[in-house]
Amino acid sequence: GGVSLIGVPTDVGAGSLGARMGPEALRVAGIAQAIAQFGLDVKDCGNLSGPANPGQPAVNGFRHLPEVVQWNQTLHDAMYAELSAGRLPIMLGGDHCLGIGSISAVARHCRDTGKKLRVLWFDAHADFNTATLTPSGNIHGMPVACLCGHGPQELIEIGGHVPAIKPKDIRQIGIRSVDEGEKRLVHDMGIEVFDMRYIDEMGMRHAMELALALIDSNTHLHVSLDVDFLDPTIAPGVGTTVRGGPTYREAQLCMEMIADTGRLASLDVVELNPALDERNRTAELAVDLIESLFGKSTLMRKA
Ligand code: DIR
Ligand code: MN
Ligand code: MN
Ligand code: MN
Repeated sequence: GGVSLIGVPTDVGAGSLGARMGPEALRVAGIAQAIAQFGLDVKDCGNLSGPANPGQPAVNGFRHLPEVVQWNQTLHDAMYAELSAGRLPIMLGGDHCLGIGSISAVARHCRDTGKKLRVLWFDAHADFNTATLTPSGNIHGMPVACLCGHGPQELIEIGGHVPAIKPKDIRQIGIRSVDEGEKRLVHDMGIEVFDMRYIDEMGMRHAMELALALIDSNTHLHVSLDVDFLDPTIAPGVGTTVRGGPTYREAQLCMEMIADTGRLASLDVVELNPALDERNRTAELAVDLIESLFGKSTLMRKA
C-alpha cells in the first residue's frame, strides 16, 4: 500500500494562467499530513517537469498540443510506475488536460491486473470537446473525449490502447456547462451524466448511489476532481467558475460515500488556480474533501 503524490505544475491546457501553482498550494494546505493521519504511508514524489506555457493561439483547433502531449506522456509514465508498485497515486494538477495521462495509466493498470475500471468525473463541465467542436481550443475541455478515442492520435494512444476507456466506465457528476456541439457528442456516446438538474431534483445521495452502482471487490475506482465542480461561493480559486454548483455538504457526502466503498485506488485533483484564490481557501477545501475521501467521518457508522 501507500499513497504517492505526483505534482504536475502546468496550465498548458487551460485558458487562464495559474493552475501550474496548484501542487504547491495543496502541499501548503497540508495534503500529505491530512492523508498520513489515517496511518497511511505518504510519499511525495515532488513535481514532474515539462515544457513552459508558450501562450500561443490554437492551431487546427488545439492550443499547445505538443506541450500537452509531453506533459501527459511524462505523467502517464509516473502514474503507471506508482500503480505498478501497488501504490495509490494522487495527481496534483495542473489543469484537467492531465486527466488524459493519468487515466490512461489507470486504464492500462486495470488491463494488466484484470480489474474493472470505474471513473467518477466531478466537474462543472463535460470535457468532451473535439477540435471542431471546441469554442476555445483549450485541451482541458477535451480529456474525456480523448480518453474515449476522440482526439489527436498522439493524445489518444498515450496508454498504449485506443480507446483508453469506454463510455460505460465513466460517470459524470455536477455538470452544468456544456457547449452546443459537445452536448450532442456526450449524448451520442451514451455517457451517464448526473447533471445539476438531476442533483436538484433527486438529491446528491441518489445520484451517488447510482454513480457507485455495481462497484465490487474487483473494481478500481478512480476519482477525477475538477475543483470547478464546487460552487464558486466556496471554491473561488478556479479559472472557469460556473455558478450553481454543489454545496460544501453535498461535496462532502460524495466523498464519504466513495470512502464507504473501500475501492478508491487513484485520484486527480485539478484546475486549482492559486492566483485566483482567497488565502488558499480553495486548496484547504480540497484537502478537507480528500480527508473524507480517505475515510474521515463524524461518527462511527454501521456498515
Ligand atoms: C469549455 C470550458 N467547455 C471549453 N471547459 C472547461 O473551453 O471547452 N473545462 N473549463 O474544465
Ligand atoms: Mn492495483
Ligand atoms: Mn474539467
Ligand atoms: Mn471544469
